[in-house]
Amino acid sequence: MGMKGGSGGGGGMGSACYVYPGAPATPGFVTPDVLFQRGIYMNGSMTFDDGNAVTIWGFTDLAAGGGGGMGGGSFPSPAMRVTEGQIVHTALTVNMMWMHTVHHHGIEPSQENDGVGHFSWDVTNGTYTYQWRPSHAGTYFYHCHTNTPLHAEMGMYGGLIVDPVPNPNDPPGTKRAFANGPIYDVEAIWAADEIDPAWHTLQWSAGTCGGDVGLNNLNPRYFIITGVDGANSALTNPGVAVTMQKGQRLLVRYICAGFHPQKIDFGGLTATVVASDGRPLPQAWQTTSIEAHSAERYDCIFQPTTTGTWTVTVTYYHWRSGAVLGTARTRINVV
Ligand SMILES: [Cu+2]
Repeated sequence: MGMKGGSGGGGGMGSACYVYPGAPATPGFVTPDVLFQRGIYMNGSMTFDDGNAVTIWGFTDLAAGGGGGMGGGSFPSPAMRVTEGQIVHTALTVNMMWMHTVHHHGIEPSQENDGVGHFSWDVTNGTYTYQWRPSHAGTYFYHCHTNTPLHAEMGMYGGLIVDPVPNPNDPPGTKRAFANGPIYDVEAIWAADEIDPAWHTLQWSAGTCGGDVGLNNLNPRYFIITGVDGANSALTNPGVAVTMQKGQRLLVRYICAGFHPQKIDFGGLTATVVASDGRPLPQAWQTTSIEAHSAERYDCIFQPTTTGTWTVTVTYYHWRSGAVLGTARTRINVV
């Protein structure tokens, strides 16, 4: 123990302080309705519009053939989608002597299954199966909770969508934001995040032994939406920008995935905000912009009545000074 972080590459080994290694059997294990199998990658990369790149870490989908070690993977990590009331297992396999967890943010399982390393264990050299049961439809995300500031910044997060149980009176295929909630036709998941390249050279245990590696000082240079550079690429990237028909209803699941506060401005289009943080709002709220802080989610319905293109801008503010750090942009195209 005692090896300081800050040396070595993103995939480096090395021990850490204040982590609790383990991969025990799941208490109260039952047969699940849904199983997700997640591995880890620590040698991914993201290239920005200016040609620079950083190392990215994340989760892989082992069931889909994703690697469980040094193979790269998608950023953000593969989304999980479940239905309210299902019993869900997330089997996390960590083959190397790294330590990671899965925390299903906003879900409330037992402490052993909450994936917060300091309160249970950090999975290493084995598999732990997180057992959980979502009781509220809505927008969530999952992330690693080992050395959390760094591992989240490195990209270890993915969307987590809980759908309501289908209403038997609805036509088959009807999509609702929550039980008896608004119907939508088109869906977008916008996870807005910021990247400080200096952090992306650290190793997984950096800072856990008390050394100051700068994890109190995030100076982002890139501003992204759902893993795509918001300088230009996100304006047209089909995984981020929305194209919909006039008359359709769009559900935007906006996730503040960064550490600094943000404001999302819908370019003059009016959002009806119907839910936040996995709960319906007592009263829907109409707005053309939303301010959000780290890990907040807002579910927004749009029903444009004219064709056109709206540019959506996320502005990132320094958490202490309020200074504008940068912006990311995407579009809603109504045809
Ligand atoms: Cu991790």
